[in-house]
Amino acid sequence: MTAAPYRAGTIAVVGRPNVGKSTLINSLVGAKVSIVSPRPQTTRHRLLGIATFPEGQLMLVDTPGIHGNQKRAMNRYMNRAARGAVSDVDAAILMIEAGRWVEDDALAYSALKESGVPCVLVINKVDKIPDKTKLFPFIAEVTTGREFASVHLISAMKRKGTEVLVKDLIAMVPESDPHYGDDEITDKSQRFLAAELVREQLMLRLGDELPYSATVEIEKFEEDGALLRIAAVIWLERESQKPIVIGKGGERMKAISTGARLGMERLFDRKVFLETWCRVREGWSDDEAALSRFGYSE
Ligand SMILES: Nc1nc2c(ncn2[C@@H]2O[C@H](COP(=O)(O)OP(=O)(O)OP(=O)(O)O)[C@@H](O)[C@H]2O)c(=O)[nH]1
Ligand SMILES: [Mg+2]
Repeated sequence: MTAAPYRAGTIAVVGRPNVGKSTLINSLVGAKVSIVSPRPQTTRHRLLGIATFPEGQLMLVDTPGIHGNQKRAMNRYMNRAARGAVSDVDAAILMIEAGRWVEDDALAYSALKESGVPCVLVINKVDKIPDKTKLFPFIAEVTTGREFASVHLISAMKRKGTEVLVKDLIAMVPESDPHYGDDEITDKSQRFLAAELVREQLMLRLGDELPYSATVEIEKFEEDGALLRIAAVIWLERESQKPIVIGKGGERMKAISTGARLGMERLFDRKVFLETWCRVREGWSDDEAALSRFGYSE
């Protein structure tokens, strides 16, 4: 028996905010390359998660959730990054949430259709639907009049249905040697990942609109023997936001810093010494020059 040829290629993961795109990518890669939170618009940048299997290698493009709100320059950047991700890929996943199809889903679908790449429909969070028979009319509703190469029901969080999905995706990419070594998991630098892990804590620990007013810049990233010395600045839009991030007696800032440090130690597999502090740059999220300085540019 001859073994099937190795396959390798790129798959964009597209969908409205909060459907579980980054969760799926992390689960397939086997490490947290992309931050996850219960809030929409967590992912802001395009990012490659590299998942290597015995039969093939999938380069999964994580994208910001496509959404109709184009108010701030930051939102326009995110939508551009998502839409731009579908050019030059072998296939795309449209991810939606089981039992819910809303306007932003239709927006994501039309972005994919414009690109003309084959599209797999992935219905995530099926663990939230106790009565699975309810999914059949939902699938019928979503697929009527729309074209998908295949349909998958999964729970990215519980890793259900992902094995069959991987098989299907590998069949959609060309025969090729792997593009990356099997120890490589992303195209982003450790510096970028460190900033994201601080931002993840902001998404998890700050309420309301505050996380959307924050971005993180790594000012120092140095190796010191076995230790990594990292300094992160949390940039806010207004002076009045500072005390909220810092918290009573600096408690919230301490929790943010500890959470981020633990994430870094897990991902980088070494001890980290992390310093964090807050600064203000008025209105940065709607200011093109500031966005570009903070890495929000193509
Ligand atoms: N119950 C359930 N929750 C899930 C599943 N997958 C993801 N989630 C949760 O859904 C929320 C959003 O997950 P993300 O992976 O950040 O979603 P995303 O599509 O990347 O969101 P954006 O980056 O904002 O576009 C998090 O709280 C996840 O834990 C799932 O299979 N089941
Ligand atoms: Mg995401």
